[in-house]
This record gives sequence, structure tokens and C-alpha cells, in this order.
Amino acid sequence: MTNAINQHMLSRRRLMTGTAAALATGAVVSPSMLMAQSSSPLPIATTVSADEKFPPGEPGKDYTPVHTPNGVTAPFKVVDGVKVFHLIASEFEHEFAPGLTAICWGYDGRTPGPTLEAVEGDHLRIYVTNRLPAPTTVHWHGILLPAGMDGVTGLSQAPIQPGETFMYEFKLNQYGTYMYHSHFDEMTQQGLGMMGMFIIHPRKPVGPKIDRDFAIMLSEWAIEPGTRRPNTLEMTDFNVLTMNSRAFPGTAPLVVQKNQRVRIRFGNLGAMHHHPIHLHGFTFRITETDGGPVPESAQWPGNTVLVTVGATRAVEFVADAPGDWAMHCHMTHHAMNQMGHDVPNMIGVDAGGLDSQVRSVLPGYMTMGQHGMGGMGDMGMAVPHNSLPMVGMEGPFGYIDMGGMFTIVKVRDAEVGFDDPGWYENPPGTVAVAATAEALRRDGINVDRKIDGPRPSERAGTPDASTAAPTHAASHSDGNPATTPATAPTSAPAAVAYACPMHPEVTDDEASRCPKCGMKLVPQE
Ligand SMILES: [Cu+2]
Repeated sequence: MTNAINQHMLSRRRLMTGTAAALATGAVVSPSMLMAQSSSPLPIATTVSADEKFPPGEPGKDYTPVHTPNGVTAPFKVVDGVKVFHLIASEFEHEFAPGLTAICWGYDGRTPGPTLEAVEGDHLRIYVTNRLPAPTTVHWHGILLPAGMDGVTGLSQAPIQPGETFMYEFKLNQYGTYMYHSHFDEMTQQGLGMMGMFIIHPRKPVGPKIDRDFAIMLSEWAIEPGTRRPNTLEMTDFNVLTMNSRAFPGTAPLVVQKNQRVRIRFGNLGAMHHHPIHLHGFTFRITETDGGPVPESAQWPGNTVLVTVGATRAVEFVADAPGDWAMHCHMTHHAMNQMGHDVPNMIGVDAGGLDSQVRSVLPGYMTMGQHGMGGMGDMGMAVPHNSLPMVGMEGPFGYIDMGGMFTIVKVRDAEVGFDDPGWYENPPGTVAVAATAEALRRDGINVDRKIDGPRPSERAGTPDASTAAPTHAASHSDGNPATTPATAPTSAPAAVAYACPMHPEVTDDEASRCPKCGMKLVPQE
């Protein structure tokens, strides 16, 4: 009892001093003992004492460097045993995905800024030059350092005025996954992209060797189609959800060789939203919080990890299953781009008659989303200047209906680098396909099996429009024979197989694209 209380009352400094004293008296102290001593009961992850001196950690020798998909690692130089970094805060044009750019703020001309990477025990000096039109500061999020280096404007330091360069200096007495971000007018400056990952490797190896170590910063943006800058005043309806400030299909895949041990570190510096990141194909263990490593006995197995605002999490797994595996935020609106927002809900509505009437005053009008948003990105429809298509990209089996905070973990049998190896070739017989009549017969599957429950039309107040279940393609054409001639007098003859849903006069005998609007021609009944 007394002992437990004493332990809890021990300050971090006193604990460290005690460790150093043990070393000084020649007591045999193994790294694992130090680890156990310093990680319990206080949440600080160390493998060595705070007073020990080390040469600056070297990439490749003292640690396996982290890979930041779509990002870079900050360069540094060593001056008299001190690792010296220099970050320049500035404004620049950033591409979120092909078709969408905005004027953002960040470090060294990018968002997220370069990943800072160092080793426990390193002594750092970080210069920050402000080329923004506004003051700024940098907060080293989660790093244990002197209060005056903590970067909170007004509280810990004066703001860095435009044109000024400030110097931060501190020693790293911990390891783990951390972040850095502006702490001046945070809502604006973080909303414009001023954030980055800060990775500290343990001085002495901890746990199984990691073969692939990825760092991903999660953020959310409000960029109205056609505008030039993110709207930092938005509180709820973020329409561009990103991993390392890129939205799918602009996100680089995480490329891994089969059986490699993979760590993925997530940080969340979005304004308002938590992100449950879901990995397909593997069960990972949550091995790190922003307090450092989780003891093995307490590591949660899972396939979704909730990364709350302001927090970091790391997960680890052995990539024992080759394939192309999705990894995305499971807040479904976060795996869509802007076109999934702010449109009226038309699910289940037969808009055939409505469309033809509206087209008489608005040529080319077409109601969207009668069967949801699936395939919308595939229609090749014109989108407002500087905005993303609805969602997705062309995949190996058709269109991938995802966007925003979505990427792909690509596990290959062959040796791979970090570059996209292309799509996975699934072994024969391992891809879901349409059931054959033979298989249906063998397993006694009756596709016409009656299912219980009232049909939608039998419920009070529900129109019968949607029960005919037209095909997806047909739903976007004007299927109403009574109105088609009136609005589309040059409509294609019945023999023509494909027509543009917006320009019925454009027809072809194959599924080409409309030269007027770029949409895919759809089969005609
Ligand atoms: Cu999310």
C-alpha cells in the first residue's frame, strides 16, 4: 500500500534520477528492467535513462525509417552532437487528388509538413521560419519538454511574426508516435494544413522488428467546389477527408511484401471528427497510444482503431495474406468526397417524369441518386471547376465507389519497394463471381425464394414507383415512353443499343462516352 502510493507520487524526474543512480552504483540494470520501471506506473516510454548521453541516432542504423505515403521525411544535419531541423511555414498550392487543388498552409511547402523523425535521447534544435502573412508558433504535440518550448502562443512564447525565425531546443526523453502543429489561431492554421507527424524511435529495440513502418495524418477540410481555399470556419460538413492531406483516389497505396511485419501510425489533427480506421484482411493489435507502447498483455486485437481528435495510435500486424486490401475511415461520409454531401435524398424516387419536365426548361437536367450514389463517379459527368468527381476510381473489376479517407494496402508475394505495384492478380478461383446455374442447382439455391415482410408499396404512404427495380443503367435514362417523345424528338431508334442519359440524341452501338458531356452511354431497353 505504502509502496504503491510512493510509486504514484514519484515524479518522472525522480524516477529518472533513481534509474541513473542505479546505473551509477554499478547495479545491473537491463533495458527491459528500465522499460518496466519507467513505463509503470507512469505513462512514459523509455528504454534508457534521461541522463544518458548518446550520439545522434542514425537512420538505417539506429532505426528503420518511417515511410510517409504522399509525404516526405524532414532532412536534418548534426551540429556538435545536436540534430538540427529547419521548418519553413508558408502558403502554397496543394493537390488533394487529381482535379482538386487549394491554397493551403504548411511546412516546407507541403501539408502535412515533413515527418520529423529522431531517436530517444537525441538533442534537437528546430528552427521555424515564418513566411506566412500571419503570426504562428509550433506546438510539439505529446513531446515532454520544458514549458517554454511547448509552443502555445501567449502562454509559452511570443508569436513568431511574419519574417521571423524562432529556435526550439529540447532533448527527447521518450519514444513513440507524436505530432506537431500550429498553436496560433489553431482553427485557421490547422484548418489550412499546418500539421505534421513527429516520430521518436526507441534508443534500444523494443518488440519484434518492424519491416514496414508507415505514418498517416488524418484530417478534414471544407472546400466548396470552385473555391480556392479551405473554409476554416466550417464546423460540421467537411467534404474532403484526407490521409496525409490526400483524398482517394489521390492516396498512395501502402506497399508491403508478404509476411512483413507492418506498423501503421495514425495521427488525427482534424478539427472536429474522430476517425475509426478500418483495415480489411488482417487482425492487427493496437500497440501504441499517444502515451507510447501498450504492454503486450494489454494490446487490443482489432480491425478498426478509433483515432480521436488530437490523438495518435499505432497498429501492427503480419501481412500474411497477399492481395489489395482496403483501409479507410468507417464513418461512411468520410469515405466519400464532396459530391456525397448536400444533395437532396432521391433514393427510391422515380424521377423519370420529373426529369423530362425539368429538361424542358433546363436542358440536360437529370435527377441523381435514385438508387444511392453507387456508380456516380463512373458516369464521367462534368463536375464544377476544381472539384473531385463524386467518388472513386476505375479498379480491376469496375469502378471503386470510395473516396476521401480511403487507401489500399497492397501485399505482394514478390519483393516490392514503396511504388504502386499495380492491381493484385487474384489466384484463379478466389474471386467472387456470378453464380452458375450448376452451382445453384448443386446447393439447392432458389433465387426466386419468397421472403417475408411487406413490400414497400404495401406500406402506408409509400408510392409504388420504386418497386419495379429497374437496372441501374436504365434508371438514369428517361424510361417513361409517354414523355420521351415530347422532350427528345430526336430520340434514338429502338435498334440502337446505347444512348447518353443527358443527350438522348447521342447514340452508339457500344458503351462509349458522350462527346457533349462525357457521360457513359447507357444501354437502351
Ligand atoms: Cu472519419
